[in-house]
Amino acid sequence: MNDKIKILIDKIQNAQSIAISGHKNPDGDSLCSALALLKIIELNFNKTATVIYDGNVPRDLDYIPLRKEAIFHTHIPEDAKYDLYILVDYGTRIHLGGAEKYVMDADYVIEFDHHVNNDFVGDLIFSDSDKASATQLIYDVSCQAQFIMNQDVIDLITLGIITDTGNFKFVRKGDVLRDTAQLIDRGANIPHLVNLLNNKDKKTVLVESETVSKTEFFMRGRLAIAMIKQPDYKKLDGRGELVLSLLGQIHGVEFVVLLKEQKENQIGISIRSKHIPINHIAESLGGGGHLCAAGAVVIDDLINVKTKIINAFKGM
Ligand SMILES: [Mn+2]
Repeated sequence: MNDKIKILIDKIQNAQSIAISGHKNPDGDSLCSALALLKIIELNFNKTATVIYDGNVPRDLDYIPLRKEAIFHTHIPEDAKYDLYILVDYGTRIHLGGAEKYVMDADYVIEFDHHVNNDFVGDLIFSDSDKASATQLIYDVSCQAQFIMNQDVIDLITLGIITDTGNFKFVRKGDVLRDTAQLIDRGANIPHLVNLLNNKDKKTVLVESETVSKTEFFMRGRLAIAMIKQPDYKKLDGRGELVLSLLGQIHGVEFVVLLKEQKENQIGISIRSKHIPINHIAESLGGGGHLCAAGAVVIDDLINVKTKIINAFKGM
């Protein structure tokens, strides 16, 4: 067993209080990573941990195992202090949201992430941007550590892989499929888990499809920019994955950008690319993510942000 795993086990063993968080506005991987670890800690160390989140949990995650164990950050006592804080799938510090103050107050921080990051928060870091999901990284470490995993853990790990690979469409490395094969052998039922996620509100899907129908195209059709204004943003649930996925299906579209007016003068940006890395564009706007799937939040109005985006893509 490698040294990092020994430290991981030692830190969990000796912690009196443990909290776990992923990024704000959890997606499937972030929430499933946190809940899987919660259960792993319970099964292997006979300890409870607190899963703390900020933002909105999309409705499609309502029926994932242990969903009710995730606690909104304002329901945590102001003066709560944790010996051990475990961060999963968080990206960078700014994405911690309401959990940040508890993370900074913790005695020791461990992180499991597959985002590209040069500014780690943790003291002990499990980071691998080759992993398809943070749950896959947690699974690999848990196998090395020979942790016991029950059906909930297996399902949560698989759900993280399913959601972060867009139902396996974004798989780049064979090991994610080898791991998934193991997970299936250990009881993960892929059709059942995929259906568990088909749980969106009707209004969400209708707003997403309306947004798609108003998309503007630039660079002779290679860049698609869709926009959601504030009243409709409230009906959106999650990142607008349907918008991103539908626009990406269009012949000739190389880049898809979704601009979401979260508040007046606060624009959430999601950028997707079929082949060419775009994470530098997200980074130049103060965000980050993966090579071909990244995002940012910008304080500006919708029209200015759209112009900035069009300029940023010039020459690509
Ligand atoms: Mn992830």
